[in-house]
Amino acid sequence: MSQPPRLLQYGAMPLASLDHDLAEQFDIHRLDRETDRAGFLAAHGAEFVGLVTAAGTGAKAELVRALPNLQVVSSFGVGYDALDEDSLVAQKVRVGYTPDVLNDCVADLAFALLLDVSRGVSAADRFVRRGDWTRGRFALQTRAAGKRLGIFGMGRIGSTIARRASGFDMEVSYHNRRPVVGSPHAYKDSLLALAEWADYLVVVAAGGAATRHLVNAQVLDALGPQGFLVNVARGSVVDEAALVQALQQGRIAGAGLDVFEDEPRPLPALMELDNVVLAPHMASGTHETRRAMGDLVLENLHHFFATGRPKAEVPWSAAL
Ligand code: 8YV
Repeated sequence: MSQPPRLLQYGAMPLASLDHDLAEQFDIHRLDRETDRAGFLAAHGAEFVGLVTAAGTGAKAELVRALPNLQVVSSFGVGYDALDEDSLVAQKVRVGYTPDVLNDCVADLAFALLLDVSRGVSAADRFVRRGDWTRGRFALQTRAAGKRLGIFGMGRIGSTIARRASGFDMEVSYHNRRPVVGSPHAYKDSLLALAEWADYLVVVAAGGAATRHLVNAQVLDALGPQGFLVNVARGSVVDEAALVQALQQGRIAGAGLDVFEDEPRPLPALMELDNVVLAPHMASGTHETRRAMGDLVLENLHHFFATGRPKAEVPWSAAL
């Protein structure tokens, strides 16, 4: 029987059974278990033909360059902003990721955050637990049904969120770099115009340099004192310091956040605000979805070793 390919795994996977499956199916070495990583890579980097990583961990140029015989990366996650495109493309490395299988769960959490921040579910839970119900009524909240939902990033997840919005009789508009051909929803040609129009601005745009801090103070002011922000994309898309100020000054009504600029450390000021719902980057974190993502991480590797291409390949890798 031929030897299984030798792969470097960079960190534990966000699904314990995947660590086990990878170790069973491939000749895996865990870089995160090395104390002298640079020394290990200098001595052994050339042995590895594949790298297994996750969206949050990524692969920096320095790591890619330390793996001169790298042919394939399999990344757990739909976001690929932490994978260094330039070095991977320069080395002609094929890159697999896990799109589509998480659309439902990310859309569900976007809606959970939207409803929570709008109706004050987490705040009400704190209110009841503190015993405040015995002393008075919970403050009136904001109706979500029938309102305007602005989606920044009408991709696979954005359109799944839009489908959920129809069940709440919400009107949907979106902003992307370009209008989506065939989309039933109205296109706004700027993020500012979308924020001005929307009652809820949901961020689902990809992370990376091109979208960094696009949701800034001006966009938040356009959303306005009755408007809510929901972010299930990347913390980098929102200027978090500007968001804190807008929330503290009542320039927006509230925020539901699954992602932060510095994870796992959201700005402490966010924790003090009752009109902010915080989640620990868990949108894809269900048994079903993480299993499906894990299966695709494995499938991408097997497909690559059988055909030379991962099953689901990031766009700049597919263009190689
Ligand atoms: C990941 C994510 O599960 O898919 C993505 O891009 O951000 C999450 O779904 C998480 O980052 C683990 O890598």
